[in-house]
Amino acid sequence: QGDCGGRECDLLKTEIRDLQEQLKALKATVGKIQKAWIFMNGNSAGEKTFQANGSEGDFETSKATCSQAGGLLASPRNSAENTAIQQIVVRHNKAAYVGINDIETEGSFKYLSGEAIGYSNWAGGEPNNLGTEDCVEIYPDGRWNDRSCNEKRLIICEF
Ligand code: 289
Ligand code: CA
Repeated sequence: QGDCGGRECDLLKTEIRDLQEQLKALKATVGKIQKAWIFMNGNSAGEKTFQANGSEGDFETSKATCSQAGGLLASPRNSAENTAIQQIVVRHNKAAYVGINDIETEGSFKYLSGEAIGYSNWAGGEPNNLGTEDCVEIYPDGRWNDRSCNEKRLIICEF
C-alpha cells in the first residue's frame, strides 16, 4: 500500500495515473454517446436503455434481431422500464413483443432467461390464451396482452 520505491515503482505510479485519466475521459465519452443514442429514438430506465430502429418481426425474429445487435428483446421488470418501452410503442404507433412468454408451460410466464416474471401489467381480462397465445405484446397504453407469437410487431431491444 504505497510502500514501493525506486524508479520502477515511479514508472508504475505514472502509468496508473495515466490509466485513471484515460478511464475518466472514456467514461465521459461513453456518457455522451449514451445520451445522444437515447435522444435518437431511444429511452432509458435505470441502467437499461431501450431502442427501436423501426423494424418489425414475429417473436422469434424480434428475439434474434436484438440478440444479433448484442442486446435482448425488451423485457420490462418494473413499471419504470414498462413506461420507457411504452413510450417507444407510442412513438412508433405499433405494439411490440416483450421478452416474456409461456411457451414452455401454459400460464407460467417467464423471461427469456427462464426466470419467472416478477412484474406484470396485464390488460383487463388478460392473459386469456385465446386460441393459443404464448407470447406477450405491449400496447400503446403500456398494458400487456398474451398473443400468438406469429404476428408482426415493432422490435424494441434493451441494452
Ligand atoms: O386473436 C385474438 C387477439 O386478436 C386478441 O383479441 C382481443 O384483443 C383479446 O381477446 C385478446 O386477448 C386477444 O389476444
Ligand atoms: Ca390475449
